[in-house]
Amino acid sequence: MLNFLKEAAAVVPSERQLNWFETERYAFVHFGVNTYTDREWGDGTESEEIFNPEKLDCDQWVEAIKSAGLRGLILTAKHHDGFCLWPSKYTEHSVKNSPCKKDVVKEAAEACRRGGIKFGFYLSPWDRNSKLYGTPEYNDYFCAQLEELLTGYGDIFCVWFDNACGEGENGKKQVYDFPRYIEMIRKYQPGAVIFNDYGPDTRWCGNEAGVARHAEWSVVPSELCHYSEVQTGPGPLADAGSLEYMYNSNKEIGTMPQILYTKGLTFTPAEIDMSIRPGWFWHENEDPHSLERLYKTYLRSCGANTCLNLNVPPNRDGLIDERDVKRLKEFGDMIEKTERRIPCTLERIGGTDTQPMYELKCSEPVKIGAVILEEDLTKGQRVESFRILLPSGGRIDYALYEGTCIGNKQICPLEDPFSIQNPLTDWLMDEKITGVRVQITAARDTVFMKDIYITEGPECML
Ligand code: FUL
Repeated sequence: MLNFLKEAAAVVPSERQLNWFETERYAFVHFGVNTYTDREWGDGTESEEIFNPEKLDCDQWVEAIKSAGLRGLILTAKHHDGFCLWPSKYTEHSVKNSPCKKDVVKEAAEACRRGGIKFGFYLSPWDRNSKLYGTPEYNDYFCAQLEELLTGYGDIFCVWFDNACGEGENGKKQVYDFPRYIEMIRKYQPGAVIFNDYGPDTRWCGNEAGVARHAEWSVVPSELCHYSEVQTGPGPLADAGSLEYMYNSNKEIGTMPQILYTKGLTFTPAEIDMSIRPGWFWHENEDPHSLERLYKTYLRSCGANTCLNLNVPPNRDGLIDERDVKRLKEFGDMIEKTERRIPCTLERIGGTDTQPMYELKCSEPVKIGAVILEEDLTKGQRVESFRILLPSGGRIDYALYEGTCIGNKQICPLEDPFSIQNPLTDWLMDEKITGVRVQITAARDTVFMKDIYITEGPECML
């Protein structure tokens, strides 16, 4: 059992996954014929004539995205309707036959470069326009388009594959050749992370509401991510059957009871994708979500061992709606405040290799908004549970916060009344304090923390 835990602790990310964690938050941009038909899923029969963003300005997108502290942009180069935002050689159903004529993928990629953020694309395997869909030749068509996107637009940080309609439609069931797609991406863009429900690099968190599980591990059973690299040999009960039952609906992923019965383990972290509005595409009568909703999403994604992919859809003019521009800026300001560090010292004050205790001390009393914990993932994800304590001066410290796994980053907002499990802390936290302790209560192997720090956090708004 102990050996198995040590094996799990040694499962490590690739360089590209580490870079992706570093990017941490980026924008999804859903744009296409649906923007003009007021629909979420086009059926592939839309006329190219309707795509007409007369004021298209991708620099305006990038500016709005950057004001929210987002560090990349993933554009829907082709959604389920099959309409291509670039002039693909392999179809007539694209911008080249629209009044717009511009290569929107190029416009967006270049605006990202100018603005200093990363660029990636979404390419829907499900294509309701292509006559080839449902035949083996469709994979050739898909790869030809993939190659255009991988070779014509500079560095790509993420290729996002959508699994909608996996079961097929109107009797047309396409067998997607994912191993071939993956091989091509690795050849042309080895630094790009590939998002797909089943790996290889990142996986879906199972909802579009913006919430990671309370234990969202990056080390997960290989049964769930069969395109990812399996890093351990067979687990202790290798023939225990499929673990697919836990896919997406489980409240925890990667916790001990789950990995115990796996055949192997992979490092496949989750991404949280959510739209700033109810729909993925722009609709005139929709408003952006409240700042509070977005902020909670940030805490429960970037602050819960996942990355945030926040969708911001351009309108029919080809611009980010002013309502969203305003909300993005407010959101960015709150993130900035949450990350503003309060100077303090950090010291390991005792415990064991798997249960270390740390102390953070300030030179004068301060109001602490959040404690942020980061594991050194180059050594693997190891921490199973932790507590944040308020030193009492006596034998027992007060627990201000109790958490499960840590991973890339856990943001623990001390002012969130819902996270404070000890009613005593209500009055304790009214006071300014001179520090906190962090106790790791269980880990799979020796703990390696990358950083532990305290920040101002936002004003209590949750
Ligand atoms: C889903 C799609 O069906 C939605 O339209 C959207 O693109 C979302 C990000 O993924 O599977």
